[in-house]
Amino acid sequence: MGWRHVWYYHNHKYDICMNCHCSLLQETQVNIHVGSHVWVEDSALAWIDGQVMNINGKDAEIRTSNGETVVENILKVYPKDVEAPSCGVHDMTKLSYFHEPAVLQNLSTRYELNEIYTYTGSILIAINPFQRLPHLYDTHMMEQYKGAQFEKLNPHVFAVADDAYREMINEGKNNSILVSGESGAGKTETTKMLMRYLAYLGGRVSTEGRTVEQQVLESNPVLEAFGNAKTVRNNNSSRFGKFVEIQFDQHGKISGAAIRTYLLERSRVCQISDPERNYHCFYLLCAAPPQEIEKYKLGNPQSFRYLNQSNCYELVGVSDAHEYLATRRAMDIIGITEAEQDSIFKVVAAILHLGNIEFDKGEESDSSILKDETSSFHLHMTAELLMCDPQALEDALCKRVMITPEEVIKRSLDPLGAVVSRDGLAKAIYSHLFDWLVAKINMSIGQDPNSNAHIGVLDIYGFESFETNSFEQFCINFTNEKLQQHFNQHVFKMEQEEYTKEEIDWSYIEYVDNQDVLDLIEKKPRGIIALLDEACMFPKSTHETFCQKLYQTFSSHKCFVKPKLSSTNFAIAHFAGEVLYQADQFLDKNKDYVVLEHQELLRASKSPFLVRLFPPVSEESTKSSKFSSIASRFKTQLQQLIETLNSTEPHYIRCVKPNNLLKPGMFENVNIMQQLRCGGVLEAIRICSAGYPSRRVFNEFLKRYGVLAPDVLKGNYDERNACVVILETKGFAGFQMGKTKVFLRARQLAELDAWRTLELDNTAKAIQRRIRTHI
Ligand code: AD9
Ligand code: MG
Repeated sequence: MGWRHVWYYHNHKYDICMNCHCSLLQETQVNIHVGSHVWVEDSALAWIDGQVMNINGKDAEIRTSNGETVVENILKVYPKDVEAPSCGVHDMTKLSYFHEPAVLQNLSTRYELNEIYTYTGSILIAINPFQRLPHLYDTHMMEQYKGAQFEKLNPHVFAVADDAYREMINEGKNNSILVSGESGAGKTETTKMLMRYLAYLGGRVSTEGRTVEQQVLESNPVLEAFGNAKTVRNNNSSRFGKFVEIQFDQHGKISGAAIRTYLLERSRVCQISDPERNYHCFYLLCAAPPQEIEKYKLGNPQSFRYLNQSNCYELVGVSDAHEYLATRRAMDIIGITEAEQDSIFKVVAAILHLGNIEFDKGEESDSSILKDETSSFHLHMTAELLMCDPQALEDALCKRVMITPEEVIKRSLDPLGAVVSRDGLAKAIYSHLFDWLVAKINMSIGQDPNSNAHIGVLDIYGFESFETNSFEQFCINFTNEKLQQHFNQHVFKMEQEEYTKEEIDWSYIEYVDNQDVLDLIEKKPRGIIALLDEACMFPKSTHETFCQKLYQTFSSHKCFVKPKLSSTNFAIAHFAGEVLYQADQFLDKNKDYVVLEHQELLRASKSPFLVRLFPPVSEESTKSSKFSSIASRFKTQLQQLIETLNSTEPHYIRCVKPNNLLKPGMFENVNIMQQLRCGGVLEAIRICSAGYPSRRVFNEFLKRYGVLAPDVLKGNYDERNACVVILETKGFAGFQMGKTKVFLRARQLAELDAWRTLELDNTAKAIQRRIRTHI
């Protein structure tokens, strides 16, 4: 278990456990005594409730609710609120105890009642119901949330969207809504709901023709057809990140939109593993009406190599034939012409045929030829669909031109090299097609240069840590580090604003953020990305030399770990946990260039659509086949995203996946706790806890704790003073009095409750005694 010193206040250092982040464990002990109801850690349930039976020095003996007896250090035992409402609370900051088990208990209670949304202050936590809850999103619901006060109704995505909209209208500020969570947690569904609600608020009454808001909404199915796929974690997993900026005019009506996408997973086009699928569009096209199947010489998806590496072809409850038509309709609405749609699907079909071209060894050593008649058929089909010369296509796949200072040499590729070349071509065509689609959608919807303000919605991959983690996970986790920093800074700022508003002294609350991990990754000239680019530029570099360089450079970096038994792996201590990366494909995956031969082949195509997908490259890069770094480009994109977000008023939605079976009604405690940690929800709680996590408006405080000093409430009294007297009577120090609220340190509320219970017990006993005497 690693400990990291992070928290400071009153010059007192708090230790945060890297594994379970139990930052508050080191705090002063509260009133836990024999008979107390408590929470204690449990390997299966994360936390289990029980009652203290005995205390022996630092050890508490606890009888848990599942009938077992456990002994635990008293510092690791948390008080349980026995008076917690049976339906949970809407906002976790209203919990009497603000700790992990209370948070978990509250979410689970609510989830059982199908209350999937809960606030933590201004952050919305959304737990995937894995079942349709139509009433939750119908028009009636939208009407209710329109203009309603944030806290008045049940927590909801509509409330967050409404809040962002009002803030934009009333204060003329740009807003953003950041949706995050792991794969399958519900980000995309949430994003769609947000967009639907914003379209409802900012839509025009006119039903004539295509409205901007219709186009914005219909961009979703199109992007999903080309950028989503079934994975083990989600049947409709987005394989790209997305930021949609919805622009509004001065009347609050939608007037334009801009969509930015991030890092489409390219490898999926030619490589899938069972039981996953390739991008939906391939299966949709195979289920197209017969005349189209005939036109593209398609057929059963089982007959295509890019699809038959997995045994999964169909999605439960989804008709590909229906989806094909729906995608075409959505394209119509967006404004993608019939001819453009044909060109798009022609390219999709071409990729399927391309994948079926196989190679054998040629006569010359290290050369390759088409394997058989079938391969020849697919080569001709590919050439026909791409409108290029079949021989030129074969050459582009099987040969490479080498330009040396002395001469130009045409070199043959062996069958393995030809397969790599084929797959490279497929990936290049597909990713250019995807980029074209995004650009086309942007152009069709149109940007409003005079827009008053905008609301950005971010649907981007959450933190990932798998058994094998490669370049993609590295980029994804880098994204999450960036967003985490943004989130921390914001939550911290909000806390500070609350303190300022209440005129509370807060200057001594500090926190250390994740800048050191970010430096390790992105700092120039010696961050991991810079070293990776350097390695990519040297022809002799291998993943081993790259790793050696990392080991040398970061031997003493506290966020970098060199595994003992490996020379090709490295680990990073991310805010959400340590991740081990396999470096073997980093160099290849970071290089972004279309091979010259492919570039020339496609530029010579007779299809103007295809030529547009591959605009001419500059003289300079043709000569040297100059390398362009995906990681560096991504870093720049992320920087721009963060700058955009920094200029907006952010709202956060944390999506949680309650179980890995994608089933309704299953709430897996340990799994959920881990996600709350990774999503920074616990981090936010900690930031709040480092200050004054519990706050109560004076009269609320008096209503509950007045019993501790009943004399104070007699006659005329000043509410603020009365609160102070109660707290001081019981020996409390360190709390602060705001203008309208009492601000209490972590666990002080728990102590007050313990006093209150004692007081009520004594009163009850006294009454009983009196009754007995009377009898
Ligand atoms: V990934 O990172 O793109 O793989 P997401 O986007 O987080 O992932 P997605 O929104 O696609 O997950 O949700 C996964 C599935 O959960 C959906 O296909 C729905 O079947 C289900 N889901 C998610 N949210 C809701 C909801 N609010 N109501 C009903 C939902 N079902
Ligand atoms: Mg998604």
